[in-house]
Amino acid sequence: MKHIERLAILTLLTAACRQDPPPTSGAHPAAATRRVSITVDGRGYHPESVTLPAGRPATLVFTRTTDEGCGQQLVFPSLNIRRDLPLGQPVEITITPASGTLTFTCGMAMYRGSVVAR
Ligand SMILES: [Cu+2]
Repeated sequence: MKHIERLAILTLLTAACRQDPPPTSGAHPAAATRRVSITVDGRGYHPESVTLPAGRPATLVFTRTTDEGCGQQLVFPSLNIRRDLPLGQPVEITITPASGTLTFTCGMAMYRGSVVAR
């Protein structure tokens, strides 16, 4: 188990340096940090709400798919995170959510999404 976890972390670290999303082999999903893909289009976030286990690290992968609307920036107000979302480029945000609801929005707080951790 330990060995598998180390491998998974190494894979993640290596993947972080590349622009392409890492291959999802799915060989040992339980040992890897959970990854959730979220698409940002002209209407908001899809999915709009993500449920995660509290206290466990998870990587949210945001990909903006259109220049319409105002999803160019992503904000997690309570975490002081503000990131640009370049068109078509996955942006990874790794969080360890505490139990409860964590809100994320676009730069002007018109689009809203949430992470529900329990
Ligand atoms: Cu906005």
